[in-house]
Amino acid sequence: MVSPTPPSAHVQGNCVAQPRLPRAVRMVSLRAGQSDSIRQRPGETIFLKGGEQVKPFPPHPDLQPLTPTCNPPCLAAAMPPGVSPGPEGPSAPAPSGRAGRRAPPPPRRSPGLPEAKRRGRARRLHQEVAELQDGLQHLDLAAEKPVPSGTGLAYDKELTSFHCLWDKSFPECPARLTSIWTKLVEDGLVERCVPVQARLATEEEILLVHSPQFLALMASTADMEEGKLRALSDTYDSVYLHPNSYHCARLAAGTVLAVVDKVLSGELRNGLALIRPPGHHAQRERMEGYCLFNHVAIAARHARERRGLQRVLIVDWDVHHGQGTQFIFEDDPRVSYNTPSVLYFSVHRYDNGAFWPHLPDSDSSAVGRGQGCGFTINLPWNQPGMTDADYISAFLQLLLPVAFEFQPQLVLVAAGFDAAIGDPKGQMLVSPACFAHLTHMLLALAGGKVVLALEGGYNLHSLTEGVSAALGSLLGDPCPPLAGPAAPCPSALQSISKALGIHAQFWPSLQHVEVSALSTEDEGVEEALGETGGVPSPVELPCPEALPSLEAPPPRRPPACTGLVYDERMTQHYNMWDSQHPERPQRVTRALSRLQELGLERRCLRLPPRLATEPELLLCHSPEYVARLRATVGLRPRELHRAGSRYNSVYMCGESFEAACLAAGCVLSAVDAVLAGQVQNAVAVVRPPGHHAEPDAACGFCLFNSVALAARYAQQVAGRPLRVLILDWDIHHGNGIQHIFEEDPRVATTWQQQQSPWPRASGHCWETPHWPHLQSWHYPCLHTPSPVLSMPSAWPALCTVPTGPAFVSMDALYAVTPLSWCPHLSSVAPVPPAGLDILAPCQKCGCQGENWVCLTCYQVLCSRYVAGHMVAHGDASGHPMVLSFADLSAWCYDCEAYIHHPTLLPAKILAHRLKFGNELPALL
Ligand code: X5A
Ligand code: ZN
Repeated sequence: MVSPTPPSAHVQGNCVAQPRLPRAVRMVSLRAGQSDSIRQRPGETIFLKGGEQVKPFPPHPDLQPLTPTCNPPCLAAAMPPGVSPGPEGPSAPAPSGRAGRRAPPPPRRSPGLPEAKRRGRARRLHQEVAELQDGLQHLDLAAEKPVPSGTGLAYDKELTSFHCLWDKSFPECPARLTSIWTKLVEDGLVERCVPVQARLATEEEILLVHSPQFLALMASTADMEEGKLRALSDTYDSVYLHPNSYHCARLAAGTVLAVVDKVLSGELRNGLALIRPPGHHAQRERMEGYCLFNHVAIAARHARERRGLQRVLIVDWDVHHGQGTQFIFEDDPRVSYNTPSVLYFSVHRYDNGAFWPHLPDSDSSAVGRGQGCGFTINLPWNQPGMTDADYISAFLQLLLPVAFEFQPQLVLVAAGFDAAIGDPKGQMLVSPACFAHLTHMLLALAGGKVVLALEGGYNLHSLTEGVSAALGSLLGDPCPPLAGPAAPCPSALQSISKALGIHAQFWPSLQHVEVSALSTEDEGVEEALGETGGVPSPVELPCPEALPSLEAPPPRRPPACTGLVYDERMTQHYNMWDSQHPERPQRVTRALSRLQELGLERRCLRLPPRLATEPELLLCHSPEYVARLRATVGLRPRELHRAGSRYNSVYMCGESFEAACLAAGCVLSAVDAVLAGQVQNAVAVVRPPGHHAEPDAACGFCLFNSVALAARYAQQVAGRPLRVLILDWDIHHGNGIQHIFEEDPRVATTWQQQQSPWPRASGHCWETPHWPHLQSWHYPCLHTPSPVLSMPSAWPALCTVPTGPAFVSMDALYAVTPLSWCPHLSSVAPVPPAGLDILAPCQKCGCQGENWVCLTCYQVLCSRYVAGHMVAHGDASGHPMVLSFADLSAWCYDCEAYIHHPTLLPAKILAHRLKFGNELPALL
């Protein structure tokens, strides 16, 4: 019965293709250290968002490179802290090429190379400058102002001064507002907000959306008798009029504008307008569904036309479809840019048209018209009983990917609470806590500029609880835990799939989802729908006996909400043989001084650093291993060198053991403070890193596995079963963490999406049989066969959408460097020689390890951190491109960049086959 999401008539009509955002949009999101796609070069100034010039970090006596002899200055010195300048992750400790060497002219270069190199550099620079200048013209300068603080709360008792004169039990009643206010006072939220004075909307403001005739008609109701009011009301659908209705509707609209203006000016971070009558059913010339004026639509137009915003997102989670808002914007004639600038998203009860307002326009096939195509997104529910899981799924799968792509500058929420459990109209099962989560998810958008305007909500209990939860999120409180099923019900899945199928054509961020997943299992869906009547059965979590009810800790107030732990002594761990080793002491000193410069450090509560104790280390490591590391204290350099080289990519000095104990101890200190409720969350600025460390072996610059220790320690301290999630967003696979926990169902779930070729043999693609939430979706293809990965569309997916068994290849993640400009691809041998042995020892010194192969002559040589033979080879031969056997990345010496291009595929395919025994996943 479920059709494979046919495009609606609308869609087939005169719709343009995907919405195209101005280039500047992408520029705006770039920040120093976050993007590899803009690489700062020595002496070069890079402009980022807001026109701020990002200079190399200011000289700081203890922050100079250990060997300040590079000429030109080390790329490393110009990079933000923590950003390694080249292929120098643990995966690629090899031929970091020119950076960091004194760059003597190579003795025998092929004659064309210097010239090609010069031209390549010039072309690159030219291109980047052009792009940057282009971007600068549209930069949103407001975004660079200091982050605004304060949550606005607007309310006026005056708004309770109207009611239905002829129906005492009419659901839209004054008690809605008074009970919300009482609840917010009780919960201590009012005193934490900044009061915003309610005001009347001017006539001019009302006319941004409504016609003069309609405004005049509404104004005339202020002097009408009850009989006339009733007669007039009856000519509309579901409205009543009171002599104060007009006044209050204007007050409600003006109050939303007051909050919006304070948020847009930066006076407040976000806000909530407690208003009635509601607004989202009101149309240009019509009142409807308890609504007179469409406050949110007026505010969106106001933001665009009088405050100069280009993109406003309206999220309507009222259980009714905001058809008024849709009609106002679906074919917005006031489009002044290439694209419509108001995106309307509504999730609502539809019941295949049986639910009010009974319009086919409320279905997901309505996508907007003309210029507005794709900018109306409807998600209709066809059954009552939708739960938190359904709403959260709707946000994660549909709204957020589009919203991240749209990049709104303001989010307006038509915040009805009639989908809350117990509401007589909605018949849904959304918990009050869920509104905190929905609000929280939106705070990631528009720099946090989120304004909620009250719409429906007719069960006074769930209404007040819901408003309180949402306001808590605006104030920065942690979201209360959710109970109930984790997976969306079949009917919700069906609705979401259909909407995804329709909107994937407009929004590239939706295109990775295989929406036919459900339609191929129509019978299953029908069965499930029949069996459960749409109310989903509870889902089994992986370890049922270990599910304590987690009471939310009392919310912390700033400034003591975030802990920070750091100890200078961690810098005493260093590589005495290579001062340019990427895992160097400045990583933490610079991180800390940057936190100070930004004023973030003083907003944190400093937590006491400490050493991890022996019993603590034994939570994850073997006694033999701990003893072996302890024994390195006081060793002579030669012995230290030997001690380090028994592991993969590890160095040690006399202070390494202590530094590693400190790194782990600092993380434990952070855990202590969080579990004790002293802080809400915490940051540990520590080194050496930990996630590669195995129970009985150091690995990849890591000695003790600080995060794994912290997880076990948290369990121990809590004294009860505690569910711990470890998120590892390091570019490399956290082999150590995985090995420590993979057979321990009680402890932790490592949640790692990528199959990483480094360290060798540690990656496997995880199936996820335990997570019902993921079973509903197929993600056939996160990696693109095209050499250029479009990060802007991939990011939201990676950030917010659980991606299940799919994995992202390292190729895709590295392919963020501009690719077209490498002038040396022609030097790559088109076909690797048969019989190439990628695991071969270095042809110069015979050492084994993560060696590299020259892509021109296919010599296998060792890395910079072993004997540097590949570097020497590059200098001597002029062969510019090498392939890492560790992670199959290709590095160009002259571009100082990872290069990916179809030309390199034959070599990568062969290397992958030899290394993993299967095909390069991006090609499958
Ligand atoms: C704002 C709102 C509901 C109208 C229901 C009409 N309106 N039957 O919730
Ligand atoms: Zn409603």
